[in-house]
Amino acid sequence: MRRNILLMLKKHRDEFISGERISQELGISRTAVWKHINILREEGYEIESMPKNGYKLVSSPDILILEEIEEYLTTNFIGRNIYYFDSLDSTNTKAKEMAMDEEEGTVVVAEEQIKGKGRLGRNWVSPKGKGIWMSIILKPNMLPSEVAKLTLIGAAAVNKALEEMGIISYIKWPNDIVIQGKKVCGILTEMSCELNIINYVIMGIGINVNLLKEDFSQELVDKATSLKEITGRDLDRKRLLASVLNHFENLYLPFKQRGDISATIDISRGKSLLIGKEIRILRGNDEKIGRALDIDEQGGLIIEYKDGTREHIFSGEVSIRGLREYI
Ligand code: BTX
Repeated sequence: MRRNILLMLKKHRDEFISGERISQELGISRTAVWKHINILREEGYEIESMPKNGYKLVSSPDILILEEIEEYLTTNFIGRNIYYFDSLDSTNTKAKEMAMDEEEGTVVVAEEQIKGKGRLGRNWVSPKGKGIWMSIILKPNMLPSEVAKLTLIGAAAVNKALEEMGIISYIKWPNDIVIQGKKVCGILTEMSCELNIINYVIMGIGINVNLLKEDFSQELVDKATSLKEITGRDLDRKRLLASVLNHFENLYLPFKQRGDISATIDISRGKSLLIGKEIRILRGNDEKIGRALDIDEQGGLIIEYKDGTREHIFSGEVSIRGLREYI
């Protein structure tokens, strides 16, 4: 019921709507309307009330619930079901617990993660209310070997969403978004599969939106930044989250339906941080130095080694040669 009242207030944004009209349209008493309005106020909604005119929504809290995000969503199925948590260990871990029972496109969002995860068991700093920490549940009907490409789709979607906000970013193949040489977003793709069948894929996306320098440890401050640090202003997390989901669905659908990943590859190439640079490639204990030449049609990174041989790699840890070392 509270959701319906909120939707009515949002529909009539900037104007008063009478308590009587709300009570009639929703079939509840005016006292019940008044109680729900008070709860909405406690949740952070600023609602003006005037005895004769009724209620007017003045502002909404900065929380990533579906009711706040759906007005910006243009998707059919990605993000149409959002589970919102104030705090979680990790949205990926939660999404994995829920995945078997949930529809494709379901999203798990948390205001903070206590044990946010990076790749290979690394940590992902996720302070409260300052970032977008979310996981999308996907159930593509494809071979498990194709799943690495989903990470590229996630990165391309974030890149496009940032571009829509006037922020130019670069993709550090395969899973990081970098601005001014520092990481603002990381993607962690995990899956559950049996032989050739995917049960589900969890696409975890972490975006540093309004973090400040002091949110990062001393060690991280040279490697990580936030959109706020870059632009000097607070950014609207709701719009950005919705925009990432919108772009993700647009890029994911052709891939899911016909295996077409060309739009993503165009973005990965056009916004690549690696192409043309000398890089270090780490896979397990194996370390090699080469030059990143291009990204192929399948999303593989083409590397040329000193002896002239070339290799296409589809996953791995890469770092770029910086002034002193590889970063
Ligand atoms: P990664 O292994 O490529 O990067 C992890 C490394 O990045 C860390 O070891 C650290 O050096 C650095 N780092 C940690 N936190 C941050 C941060 N906030 N910003 C920039 N650099 C950082 C990247 O792994 C994948 C990260 C995915 C995060 C999302 S958040 C939602 C979902 N849930 C979850 O637990 N993980 C994903």
